[in-house]
Amino acid sequence: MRMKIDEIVITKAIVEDFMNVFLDYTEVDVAIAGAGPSGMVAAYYLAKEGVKVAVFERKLSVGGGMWGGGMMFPRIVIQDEAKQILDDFEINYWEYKDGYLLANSIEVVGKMASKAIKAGAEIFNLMSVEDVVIRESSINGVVINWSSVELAKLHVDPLCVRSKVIIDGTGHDAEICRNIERKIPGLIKVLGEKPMWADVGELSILENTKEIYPGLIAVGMAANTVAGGPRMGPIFGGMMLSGEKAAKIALAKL
Ligand code: 48F
Repeated sequence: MRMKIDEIVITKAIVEDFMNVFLDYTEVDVAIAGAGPSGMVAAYYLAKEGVKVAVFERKLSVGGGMWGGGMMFPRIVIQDEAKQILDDFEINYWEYKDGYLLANSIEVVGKMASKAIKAGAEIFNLMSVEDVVIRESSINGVVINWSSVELAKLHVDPLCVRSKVIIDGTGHDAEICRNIERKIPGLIKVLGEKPMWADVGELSILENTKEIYPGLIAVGMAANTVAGGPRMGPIFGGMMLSGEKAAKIALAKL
C-alpha cells in the first residue's frame, strides 16, 4: 500500500530536526568560518578525533574556490606532498607529471563534504560569520547571521555560538581576522595577500597556518592574507595541508 504524504509532516521533520541540531551547536569545541578546501579538511580531521565542529558557510554550496578549477576548467592540481590527504578523502587522482597530481574539482568538493559530514562535522550553509565574541584575553565564539539578511542588508541582529577555538577559513579576504583588526586596532595585523607566486605561496601557507590570537587560527588562503604571503592559483595541496595543520593546532589546544 502506498504511503500517504503529508506536507505538514515534511515541514515539521525539517524544522524540528534542524532546530534540535542548531540548539545543540550553540556550544562547540571548534567553529570554522568558511567551507572551502582548507575549512573542510580541518573539519574532517577534527571531527574524526571526536571534536564537536560547526562549519558556517555563507554560500548555498560548500567548496569555496574549488568548483571551477582553473579558469572554469574543472580540474585542480595537487602536489605529491598532499597525496595522503587525497587518500584519506578517497579522492581519485592521476599523475600529470613529476609529482603534479590532477583531480576532478567537482569530485573533490563532493568527497570533502561527504567525508567531513560523515566524520561528524556539522555544516551550516547559508550562514555567515559576521563577528567574533571577545573576552579579556581571548576570542571565544562567533557571531552569525543568515547570509540572506546580510545580502538584503536587513537590519536584523545576529546570534552567537560559543566555541573554544575559531578557525578563519574565509579565503582571500580573511574576513574574520580583518574584522578584528578593524574593530580593535593593534590586536592583530593583517598584512594582505601578495601577487601570484605558486611555489612560495604553497610553501609559506603551512608556516602561516597558526594561532593568530588566543583562540583564533587562520587556515588556507586566509593564513597567507594575514601573513602577507602570495596567492598560488589552482594548486590545492597547500590548502589541504593547511587544513590538516589547523586541525592539529586546534586539537592541541582542546
Ligand atoms: O575561498 P575558499 O576556497 O578558501 P580556502 O579554503 O581555499 C582557497 C582556494 O579556494 C583558492 C586558492 C587556491 O590556491 O587560493 O582561492 O582558503 O573558501 C572560503 C569559503 O568561505 C566562505 C566563502 O563563501 C567560501 O566558500 N566565506 C567567506 N567569508 C565567510 C564565509 C564568512 N564571513 N562567513 C561564512 N563563510
